[in-house]
Amino acid sequence: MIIKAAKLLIIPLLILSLLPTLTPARAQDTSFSLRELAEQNDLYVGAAAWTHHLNNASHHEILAREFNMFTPEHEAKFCMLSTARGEYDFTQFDQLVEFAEENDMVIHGHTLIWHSCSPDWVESGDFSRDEAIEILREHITTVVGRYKGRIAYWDVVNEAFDGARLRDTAWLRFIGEDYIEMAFQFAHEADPDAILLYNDFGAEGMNAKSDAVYAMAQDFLERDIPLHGIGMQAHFDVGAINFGSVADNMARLGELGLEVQFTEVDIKYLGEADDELFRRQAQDYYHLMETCLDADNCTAFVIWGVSDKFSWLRTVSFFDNPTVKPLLFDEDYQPKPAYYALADLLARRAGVESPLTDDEIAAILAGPEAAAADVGAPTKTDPAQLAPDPVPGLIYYAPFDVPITLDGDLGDWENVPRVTVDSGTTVPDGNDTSFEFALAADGTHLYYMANVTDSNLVYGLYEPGEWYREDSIEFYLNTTGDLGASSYGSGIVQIGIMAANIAQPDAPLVGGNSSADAQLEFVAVETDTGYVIEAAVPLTTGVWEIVPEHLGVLGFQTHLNGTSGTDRDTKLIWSAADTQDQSWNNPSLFGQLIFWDKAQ
Ligand code: 9MR
Repeated sequence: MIIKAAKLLIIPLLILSLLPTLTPARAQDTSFSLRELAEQNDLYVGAAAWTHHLNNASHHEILAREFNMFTPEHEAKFCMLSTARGEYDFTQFDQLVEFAEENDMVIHGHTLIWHSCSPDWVESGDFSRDEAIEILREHITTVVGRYKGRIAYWDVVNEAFDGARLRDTAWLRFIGEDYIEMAFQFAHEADPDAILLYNDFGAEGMNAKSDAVYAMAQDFLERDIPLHGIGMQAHFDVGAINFGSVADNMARLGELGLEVQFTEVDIKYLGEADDELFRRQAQDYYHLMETCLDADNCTAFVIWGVSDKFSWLRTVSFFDNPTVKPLLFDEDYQPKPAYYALADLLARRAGVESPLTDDEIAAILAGPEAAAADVGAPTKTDPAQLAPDPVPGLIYYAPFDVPITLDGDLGDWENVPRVTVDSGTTVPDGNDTSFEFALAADGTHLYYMANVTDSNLVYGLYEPGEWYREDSIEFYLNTTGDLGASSYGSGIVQIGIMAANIAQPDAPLVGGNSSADAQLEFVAVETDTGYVIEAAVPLTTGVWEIVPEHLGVLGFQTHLNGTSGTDRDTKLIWSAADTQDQSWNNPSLFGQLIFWDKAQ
């Protein structure tokens, strides 16, 4: 562990803790700062805060030391400034601007127009189009004009899209679709030097929403509407970020000549965090920063808070995790692995000494593949077994040549290794549901078997489009050879098979990402203890050619969904890497299926 000489004295004295090498937590090392390292990469690294956070000495000190951009988290919004038309209270906003200026931070104004924070007098008003345009102009002119020359960036309009359509907001109703371009024009008139952004969530990667934002941007630029960049909020989940897709979106916006910024970064997760979760969170922060550094047009990486203790995510009802730790500093203002991962990347890119050793950053960036490589030689505890013992949550050795008949009779699976799965992301108290699975191959097919123990079969509630909300089994294959692939593409499938097939053998109920590519055949039969699924996928299809060779590898995952009522209340997961139920989104969380020649 490297501890560099401290340049500054931090009060209170920080306690050095000896922690596992994977998570290089240590007392704050003040010989470097994110902001210095970011400056060497021509980047703004920012954080959002409220005025009351500044009363906390550690919060105040870390904000000033580590960040060169500042975003008012809430107190610059219309609903916070104005209680009646023409009446404004800038006390808090002024305080934040002064704090940022005192500490030489570039200010990212957030936000002029946001449906979620329009004053009541706007929301409940009954304005003609002209009156509403006048109100829009007055507001933007007042706020942008007040801080002219002091606020470099403005999120002019925030979250105007709901999916690929314009959100139904008071402004849309009063004015029509052109309220957005008017907002940009008014902001530009009030401060011609300010850089004006459109900001949204869920439009970071390539998808229908980002297509709609892109189309709007393209249209604005063609018509000389003063739009200068796109803010990508980046409220993400651990293990669920498709970095390639975000990079593609940044690149196409760059081709339009637009700047992009990550404006509200946090990376959350379900349940309790442990060292492994913080490692994966750090890995995600690292790759997100890498995505920004690799994009010529990405100018800022702003984090939505400083200490986990004050994250907005702890307070929102839609996300049920009041102790979530999505930021760079923990509740005691100690830097987390994510902080060091960002510092390491920025330092190495700038060609200066990193605060982490090569081994420390390698440990943070090691993925499930590296963990799997470390499991030791395959062993057979039972000599009659046709393949070695499975490695829990990491590897399943699938024997071949083992012909299987799809008939619900498990006799032909004798001596094929079985794995029991009884844990996952949602396990009710007193859970009695579990499943055993096994796989094997012959010259034509790969076979999958699930033997489910469930005393209360519930099916027939949902259509196949929502197959995962009732009793069902899923298995996943990545046949591409790229086990690190973090998004679905040709050769990667999720196959969901509903227990409801028990009752209708002639009309298959199957769902999942690209499941049609698997050309699945299967049977589902009820048993005394639950149900059995036996399934087969061809080794050769239009999209893949699987050749079972001794020690050949596929990505593989399997889940169980269960309900005892009207919606899923059980989620069992095999792969150890998938701690957040994200395999549907990110195939790098699968484990491995390794073929084993039974003659060995
Ligand atoms: O983090 C902000 C929180 O403190 C406020 O209470 C909340 C009000 O709705 O707004 C939060 O910030 C939001 C941001 O302005 C826009 N993107 C989503 C953020 C989280 O809701």
